[in-house]
Amino acid sequence: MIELYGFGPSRWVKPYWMLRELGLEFNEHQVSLADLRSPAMLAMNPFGKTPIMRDGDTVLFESTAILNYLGEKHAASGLLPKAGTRERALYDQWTSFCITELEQPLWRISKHTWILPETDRIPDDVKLARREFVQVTRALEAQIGDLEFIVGNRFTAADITMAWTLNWARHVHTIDETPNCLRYTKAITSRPAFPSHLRFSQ
Ligand SMILES: N[C@@H](CCC(=O)N[C@@H](CS)C(=O)NCC(=O)O)C(=O)O
Repeated sequence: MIELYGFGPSRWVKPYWMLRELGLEFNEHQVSLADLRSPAMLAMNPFGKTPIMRDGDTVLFESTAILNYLGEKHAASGLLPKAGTRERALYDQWTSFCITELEQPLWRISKHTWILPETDRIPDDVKLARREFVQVTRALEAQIGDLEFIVGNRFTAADITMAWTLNWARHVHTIDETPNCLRYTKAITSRPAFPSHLRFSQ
């Protein structure tokens, strides 16, 4: 049985959503921040973060690596486009974009508004991160246009990463000024495999 470890409405949702799309059985373990520092958890992820997935002897951290592992292992699902195809190159492009360009201002906004102890927060970085997020989503808006899916004409794990990240943005900032991004996010997160309690009212 696959074991998935995570906490709260955080990045563990990506593998959770993927496992549900794949229709796989798994045990979900909600852990606390303190648990992440326990020797048992540090043995699985020495960096003290979630998500972590155990599948038999394979223990993985990093949400994107987990999505790719599951997609590769269940290739017939088509959730991970086949290596060497144009779709796979676009999958890699959009996934990298999400975890480096789109996610990092959101992470900074989150850290400096509620995650870090108040004395460590830098309000000016929140301002800067908000500006960077607006810039990047303005450009993304034209790329999304009226697309149903971000890669090709079918749902892939790139939609999990993109829609999860844009949905996070709805919690800590807004994407209301980018109607294509908003429409896309609402549509993708309305899939039954997405946890309904994290959905904004549509
Ligand atoms: N790049 C990692 C980020 C992992 C990460 O930062 N996880 C957060 C939750 S979303 C965490 O475990 N934070 C605990 C901490 O920083 O103490 C991934 O995508 O899995």
